[in-house]
Amino acid sequence: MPENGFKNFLTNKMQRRTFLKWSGAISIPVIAGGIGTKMLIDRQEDKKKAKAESPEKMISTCSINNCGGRCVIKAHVKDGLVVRVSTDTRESGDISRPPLRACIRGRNYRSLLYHPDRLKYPMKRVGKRGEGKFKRIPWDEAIDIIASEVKRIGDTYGPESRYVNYASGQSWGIHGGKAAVRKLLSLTGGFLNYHNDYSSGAGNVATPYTYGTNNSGSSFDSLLHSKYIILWGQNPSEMIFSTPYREYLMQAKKNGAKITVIDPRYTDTAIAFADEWIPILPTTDNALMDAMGYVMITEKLHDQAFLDKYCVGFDGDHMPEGIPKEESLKSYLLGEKDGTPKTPEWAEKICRVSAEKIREIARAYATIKPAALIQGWGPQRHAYGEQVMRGGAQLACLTGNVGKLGGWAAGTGYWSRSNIVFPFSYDNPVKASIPCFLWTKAVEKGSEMSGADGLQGADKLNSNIKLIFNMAGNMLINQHSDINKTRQLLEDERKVEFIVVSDLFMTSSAKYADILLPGTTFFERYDIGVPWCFGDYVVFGEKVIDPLYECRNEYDVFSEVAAKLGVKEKYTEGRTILDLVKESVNRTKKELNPNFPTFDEFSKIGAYHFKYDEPLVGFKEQIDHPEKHSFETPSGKIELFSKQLWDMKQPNEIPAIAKYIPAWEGPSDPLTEKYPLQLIGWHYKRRCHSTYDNQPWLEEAAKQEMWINPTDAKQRGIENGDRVQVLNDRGSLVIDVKVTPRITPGVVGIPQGAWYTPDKDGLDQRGSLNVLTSQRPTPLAKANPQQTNLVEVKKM
Ligand SMILES: Nc1nc2c(c(=O)[nH]1)N[C@H]1C(S)=C(S)[C@@H](COP(=O)(O)OP(=O)(O)OC[C@H]3O[C@@H](n4cnc5c(=O)[nH]c(N)nc54)[C@H](O)[C@@H]3O)O[C@H]1N2
Ligand SMILES: Nc1nc2c(c(=O)[nH]1)N[C@H]1C(S)=C(S)[C@@H](COP(=O)(O)OP(=O)(O)OC[C@H]3O[C@@H](n4cnc5c(=O)[nH]c(N)nc54)[C@H](O)[C@@H]3O)O[C@H]1N2
Ligand code: SF4
Ligand SMILES: [Mo]
Repeated sequence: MPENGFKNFLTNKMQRRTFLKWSGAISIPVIAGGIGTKMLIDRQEDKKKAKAESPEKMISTCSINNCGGRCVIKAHVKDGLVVRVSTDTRESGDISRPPLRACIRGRNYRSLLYHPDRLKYPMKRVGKRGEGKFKRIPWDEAIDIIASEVKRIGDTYGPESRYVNYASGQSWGIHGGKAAVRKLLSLTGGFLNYHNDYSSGAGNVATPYTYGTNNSGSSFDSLLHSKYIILWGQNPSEMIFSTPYREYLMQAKKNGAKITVIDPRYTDTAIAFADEWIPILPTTDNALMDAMGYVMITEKLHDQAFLDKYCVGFDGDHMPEGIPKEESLKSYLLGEKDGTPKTPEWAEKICRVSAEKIREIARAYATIKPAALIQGWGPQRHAYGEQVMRGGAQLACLTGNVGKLGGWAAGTGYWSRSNIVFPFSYDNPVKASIPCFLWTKAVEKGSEMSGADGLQGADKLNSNIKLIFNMAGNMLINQHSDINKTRQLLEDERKVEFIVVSDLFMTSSAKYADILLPGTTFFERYDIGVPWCFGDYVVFGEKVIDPLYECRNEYDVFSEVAAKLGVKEKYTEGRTILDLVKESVNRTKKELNPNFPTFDEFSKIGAYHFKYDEPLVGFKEQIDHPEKHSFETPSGKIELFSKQLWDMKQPNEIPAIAKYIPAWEGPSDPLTEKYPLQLIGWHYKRRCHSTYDNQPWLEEAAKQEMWINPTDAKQRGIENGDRVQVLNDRGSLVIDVKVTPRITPGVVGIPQGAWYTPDKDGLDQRGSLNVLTSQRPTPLAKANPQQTNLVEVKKM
């Protein structure tokens, strides 16, 4: 949070007043073309006249941040100012065109737009890196510096030294900061790529070993056919995956589907939807999964015909050539090789779900058909996250719920059947690519990285990372693991020599910029909003007002950098952002979907729903017509046993079948003697990651606080509302506590995304949990284990 963000905002109450004050404080010529500002000043001069002349107008637009939804945002504009924001008011009912209604963050968008702490002009660092001291500079100077550093660092260290960091603040539109920089770098020699993501990083790599793809989900309208739904570590009441998902869940419930939630926390979803909440210790899901499999097999509830026909590796008769029979899944579950049958009693000691309950849900899932086991990604953002995603898929196969309407194949769960054309493309001449989570390693010792670190596209790198663009992301500091370690790395100016950040606010990452660019909000530019999985609709992003202050769109800024470097024509191809949006619409209509609206129609209707006769069911073709459609795995079947994983010869951390592996910093790690509590995070309703953390209305709606069970609180003399210190060997933070039975004993939960706010001793004051998380990657995917942490909690 900016030092005075909340205070400022609360004491000044009226944003317009604050905004006016600020506008008056600067000299007018620097307000580059800001209609909003200009109108405001007019208004100051002659309020009455302006009022009479300009009635309120409603403009429909769309926000483009990285929650999985996209919503209709109606900006009510008067005198060039957004005076109110409303949203899609259509009633539920037409389930093929569900309302695209904004969540609480969306109701706050006007406060985001006019927040007094908006970055207002380009700035250059003047203090030490990270200190947060900046001086205002003109745009020309910022563009000159960026162009010359891009060139200098490219010439000195080669293109692989230039990196565009993972940043999701502007994802899911058709342009944006990352794409703007990537194209510029592609046209001037290239840049080091990254692959994978922070969201479902372990699952993205693991699920394809089972199914050949991550598209293991079905469209949400398929849930209307489910009789039983297990939400395994998924919390759609709070975590937006797709705006209409909850409409479908609600309808499924009305249709009589039984819903079970498996989560260490009694989540908002459990409250709103669940017939049953099954609390579990973090990192132990695979023990529960193994025992459910054991129950199904020993009680003969499993779908043997499905397993025989579609899968490799269930039993000794269906193993890949040359693999001993006792390596099968069935043999593992029955304990034939290791002498440990994976009984419910065995699992109970590990995961704390009672043996009786394990039998109950195993029986329910195996017998109530069709049943959808949908996996959230919280359980895979863990030390051995790969196992969880393959483990869920394994259960879906044991019960024969794959490829069936109302079933679900589990695993990562992507799907997509709608699409639009993205006309802003680039071709990076550099092919080398690192796992996104290992960027700090690539800063420290990139040139020593190899395939064992997940490096792809090259055997080695020619340079460490020397230049970072961080466009609309808080990953430099806040969202990456182990903030204290990252801080040290970035503070050393000999390592990364130049950092550019574009953001709306002075975030913790923005403080590490050498050049800091003031970005625009979605109100200030054209775009098209695409929901995750292309979720059956797209929303038109109308430009509502001109950019405020000196804020600029990244596309426009990097067109100018391109001009300095002599590649402007190739960069823009003569197109403005509006041209890009029009091209996307026109080409989508022409090349992909003749029913797609024209640009004029699209801007009028605001949102377009793709139309389908029936729900999309993951793997339906492979199940209905296996002779024509095989799975994209080496064997063409579902690989419960993966020969590829077997050949890696690391059975303890990368087994060929999914199984429970006790996690480092899990409940059985000896480190629990020093740090006895498991700390997890979750994606909070009042933020999109760190975005909106500085919004006081949202803080009122859902404050930053840590959940702790009454048993653990009592042992430490902690009461509801107390301020506590949370610590481990990597760092510490202070936060208020909520003492609640809504979290499993032995576990504490801090909503992820709070802005890192250290005091002078480096103690975080805001509850930014990445001071406590680890940079050790998961073994196979090299993904972020940000939910696996042991800590102790002390009353302050
Ligand atoms: N401990 C822990 N850490 C996590 C996670 C976790 O579960 N636990 N989750 C991980 C996941 S899944 C993800 S996706 C990442 C997300 O991490 P990030 O990708 O860094 O996402 P945000 O924190 O939302 O940062 C987005 C930034 O963009 C800015 N911004 C928003 N809109 C605009 C715009 O239009 N223009 C410009 N220029 N800037 C804009 C916002 O102010 C904000 O600072 O975090 C990861 N980190
Ligand atoms: N409101 C809101 N919505 C968002 C986002 C946001 O920041 N805010 N971010 C978006 C993004 S980029 C992403 S990637 C998704 C994230 O989607 P998810 O990763 O699915 O969301 P999380 O809240 O991190 O985790 C889901 C649940 O997993 C539980 N959990 C944690 N560890 C374990 C475990 O070991 N076992 C089990 N069974 N459960 C566990 C948590 O308590 C939580 O309720 O959300 C998207 N939607
Ligand atoms: S944050 Fe996501 S769900 Fe909320 S209004 Fe914006 S796009 Fe919609
Ligand atoms: Mo994410």
